[in-house]
Amino acid sequence: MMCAEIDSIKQQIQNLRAEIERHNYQYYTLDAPLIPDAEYDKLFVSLQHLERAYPQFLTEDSPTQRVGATPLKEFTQIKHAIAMLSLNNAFSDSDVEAFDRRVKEALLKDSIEYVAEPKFDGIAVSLRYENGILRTGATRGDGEVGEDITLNLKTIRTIPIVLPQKNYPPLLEVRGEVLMLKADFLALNERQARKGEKIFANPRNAAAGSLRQLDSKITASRQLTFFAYGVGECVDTALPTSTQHSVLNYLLSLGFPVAQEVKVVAGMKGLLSYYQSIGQQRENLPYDIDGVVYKVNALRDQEQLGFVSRAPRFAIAHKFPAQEALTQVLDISVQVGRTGALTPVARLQPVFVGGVTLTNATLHNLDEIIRKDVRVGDTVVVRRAGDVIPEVASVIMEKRPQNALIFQMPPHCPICHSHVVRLIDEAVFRCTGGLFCLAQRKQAILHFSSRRAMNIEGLGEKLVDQMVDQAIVRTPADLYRLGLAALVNLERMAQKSAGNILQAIEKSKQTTLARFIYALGIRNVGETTAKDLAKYLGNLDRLIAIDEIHLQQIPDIGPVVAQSIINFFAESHNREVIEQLRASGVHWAEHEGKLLHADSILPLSGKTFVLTGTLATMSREQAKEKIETLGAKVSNSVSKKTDYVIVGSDPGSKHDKAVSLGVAILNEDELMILLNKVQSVS
Ligand code: 9MJ
Repeated sequence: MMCAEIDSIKQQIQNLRAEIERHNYQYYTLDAPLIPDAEYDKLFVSLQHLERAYPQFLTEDSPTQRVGATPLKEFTQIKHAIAMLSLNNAFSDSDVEAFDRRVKEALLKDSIEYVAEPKFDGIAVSLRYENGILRTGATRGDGEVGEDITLNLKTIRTIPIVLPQKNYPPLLEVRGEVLMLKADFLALNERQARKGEKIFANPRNAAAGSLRQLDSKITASRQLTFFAYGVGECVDTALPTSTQHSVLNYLLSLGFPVAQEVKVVAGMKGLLSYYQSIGQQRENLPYDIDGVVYKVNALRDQEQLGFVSRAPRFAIAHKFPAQEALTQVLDISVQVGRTGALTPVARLQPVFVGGVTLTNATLHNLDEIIRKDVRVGDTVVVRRAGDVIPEVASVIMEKRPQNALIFQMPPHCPICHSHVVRLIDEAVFRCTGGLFCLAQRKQAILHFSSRRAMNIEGLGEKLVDQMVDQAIVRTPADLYRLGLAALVNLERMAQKSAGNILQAIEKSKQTTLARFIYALGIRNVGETTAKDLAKYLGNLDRLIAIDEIHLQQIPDIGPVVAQSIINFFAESHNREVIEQLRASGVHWAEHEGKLLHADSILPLSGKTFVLTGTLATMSREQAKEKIETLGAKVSNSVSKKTDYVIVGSDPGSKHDKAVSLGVAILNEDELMILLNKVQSVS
């Protein structure tokens, strides 16, 4: 190839790189893309092709290198040319006042101009650019020596790999913080949960875990971002020498993200109002911060103030009150929610966290207690963030006493003593006393009287709240015992409206079986299921007496719904309320029911089949019918609970799933043998 041609390819590669980096900046840093994603992808692929064809032009600074490189064996160490110091902390207004006073005294000034910045809760890093190209990137480490994480930092799209052509300095070290935006953190945890992988406790841990990876491809797959807040070593005539604020603007002009919330303020008043203002915005910021940072704005003043024992005298971090604290778990009890869900709660040695005293923290559910291994007596980290319920974040295992007690879910509801059950596929345990349990009363009564259930007009939330709070009504059966005298005592209840309510209650006595079943509020029994139950069983006593296997012969009733129904009627408290309702005159028409086999168990009752692939002698629909006639269910997906997977030709992934779960697999012939056999026995 001619020399000129080669030169032109080199030029083409360079142009593509510059263009791609320009779009990276627009997209990731400014959040203002200029071209559609597909166009960007085309540029990227063109560059990849050219670099593959002309490997002599592949350089470390190419945007194609952002996708991660060969995994490292270990990180090498990098000594910082200028130490990366940490900041002293201020925890109160008076700490800030003392700082401001020291600065004023040292500079012999009455009032100081500061730059105020949010304090990112991320990982401090240093980025070294030589002749405008990112050469090395390192963690802060101990301030003197950090780890070389260049490959990982290059995968972060908001970090420029090449500085803009205009006026890059020969050497520039940029310092800032790598972090994960809250939205990216939530999305990452969702992905991790779906894959059954590690869940990160907070965005900072997620960012740290993603950044300290020997395999930079993992870092590349995580959404990390970067904000610049200062300059370390620098050989640069263009670097402003007047103020901190002009340095930040300079970094911005070189393509580095700088926090939008940065502000120049004057004196104590300016500092504290900035602190308050950022504190108010905190929940709505896209990233986590743990305070704000104040820096003397004039660089000459910064120099004069200098450093004291590894921290600058010209800056201070004003921290928000701690959101995490250590305390001891005194007991673990359970709370019953409006839907009957039992939530374990840690009773804590009172501890002051982020401005409030915590005495309780949620443990979410039993799986979480087991995952975190929380026991009574443990010393734990409790955390509160914004409006969310305080939670136990982790256990300090070294502090576990010998007699620490393992928590067990109580077998009975602490409120109404009904049985506690855990439904298939649910994380939570539930109280089965739906109609009876005080904790579930309001919910149960509102549902009972709702339009599609018993349709008691005028019985709204405010009224039910009052009735329950004043203990006039404890269960739905009490509604039918209400008299005018009790009602007119309630707030905003005139004689006339009380009369209307009583009339509506009276009217509701005449109902249908489907409505009544729906009104009971049995978990997983919606309107359609209630209608099916009424249609197939015809009367309530049959529903109360039926077993799980027969229930599952009703179309669309699977093991989860069947179990909910059985649990509900097994609870004597619920049966008592139903009896009281019938005794009060609630009635409906009953009939024979369509479930002809309800009293006889079919040979394949309780079994579940899944069909996949094409059958030779019949359609899948016909096979389904044959199987169902013998009492089994035919489901669409394979799980551990599937009894048989029937495989025709060209089976789908259901076959693979059956193999991996060890579920019995039958071909068409074997299915026919099984069906004939059970038919002849029955
Ligand atoms: C953070 N973490 O946001 C500094 N920082 O300045 C800001 N940290 C800092 N500045 C000098 N905004 C040392 C650390």
